Amino acid sequence: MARRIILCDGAESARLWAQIGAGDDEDLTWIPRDKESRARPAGFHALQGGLAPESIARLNPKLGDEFAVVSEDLPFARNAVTVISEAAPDAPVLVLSDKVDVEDLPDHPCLLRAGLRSLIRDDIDEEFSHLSNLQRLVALRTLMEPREKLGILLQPDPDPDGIACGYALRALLGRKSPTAPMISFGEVKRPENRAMIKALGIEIRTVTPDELDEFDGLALLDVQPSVFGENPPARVRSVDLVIDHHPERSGYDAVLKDIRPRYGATSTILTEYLRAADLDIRPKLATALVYGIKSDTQLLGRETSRHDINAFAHLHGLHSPALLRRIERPALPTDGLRALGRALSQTSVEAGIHLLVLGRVREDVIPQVADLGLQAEGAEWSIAAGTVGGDLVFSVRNVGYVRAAGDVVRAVVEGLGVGGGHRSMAKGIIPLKAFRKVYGGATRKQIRDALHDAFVKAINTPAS
Ligand SMILES: [Mn+2]
Repeated sequence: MARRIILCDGAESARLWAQIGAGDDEDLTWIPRDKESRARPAGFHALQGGLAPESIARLNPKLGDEFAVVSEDLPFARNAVTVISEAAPDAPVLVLSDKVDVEDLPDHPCLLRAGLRSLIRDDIDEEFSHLSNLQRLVALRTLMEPREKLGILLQPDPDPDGIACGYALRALLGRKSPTAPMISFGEVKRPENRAMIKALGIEIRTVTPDELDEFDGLALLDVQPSVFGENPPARVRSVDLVIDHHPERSGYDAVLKDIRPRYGATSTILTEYLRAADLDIRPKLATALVYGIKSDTQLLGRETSRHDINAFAHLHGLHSPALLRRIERPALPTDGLRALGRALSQTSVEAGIHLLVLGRVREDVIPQVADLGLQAEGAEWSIAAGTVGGDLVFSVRNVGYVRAAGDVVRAVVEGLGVGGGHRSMAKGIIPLKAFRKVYGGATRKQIRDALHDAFVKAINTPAS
């Protein structure tokens, strides 16, 4: 079995190591410092002959053995690295020191440095942060326990972050929808969000401000009352709980507040609660939270903190990839596929732009076709357009290093409709009425030509 050969500089570092506990495969040696008492730290043997190549050779290092040097003293650490590489040139070396810089150590083909005390310190800090999350959760549970009916209020047209948080809060409180329903002043509209609640089997009730009277507890997640207009209903200006990652707003009271503007998603805060409580995170809940974090941070790109990345990594091991796929790629209806087939049969990529006009389709088909369109050879931009109700709806994707998709869509819809988005994804809506007024009609060919010209112009206009 490969060994770890530990060389500790003096009794203090040896005792620290002994207190942490040695592994079965560790060979513990120490080199007493000058004038130091030679009392042997538990489990250690002194390196016979001091720090010299022959002493290391007597340890009989074999292929696969690894060395650690524990020292806060630069001359000792330098010397140790030199001596080890003379006696065992192929052995990797880990220098554990908070004071020694890796640049000051001799060149070595396989050497790493880490701070021993700061490593332990980081772990302790992490445990304290679990503890403060647990403390918030204890207060939250104490407050909510006696409430018979808790309303979990999300923003109007709830998004994945808010929905995942509502789901997580229920798990934290051990409640189900009858005693803790998710509610909103506006229904879930976006097709991808509808796909999420359908896949997770979640219900979100649309309520009027008057209907809030039936709840004896109110929790706002991923939202603060100012979102409900300049004069929010009285009932939401005094609530029990607010957990949010948007900048803190004034004009309301909450018994408990946990607002962390540096976080990329409120789902991250709820994930920290779940971890602090050491609750079993079921695959469905993990999937909801993964999707909440992903969609609020543009897949850990925009406004992401290390907290979001830690939470995401933890959840990733627990989520259901199949369920996530179903949320992100809702099933395409056959008539949508036929519309795609017709559009693809006459497709072309011109000047990096791949435009697919689908005709009348279900709205959630459009973003999926836009994703697909970007895979065409030579495509830097993919635009999928379709008619939904009385609107022309289009989704835009790009390869990321070109003009921001959101800016381009805003330029295209200017004066005609609404639109916006981010660097590489955007969406626009133009009422067919407005489209006809400008272009005289709305056949598929007219839509194709008009959108193509508008996009060429917008993409090639430098950002102002
Ligand atoms: Mn959010």
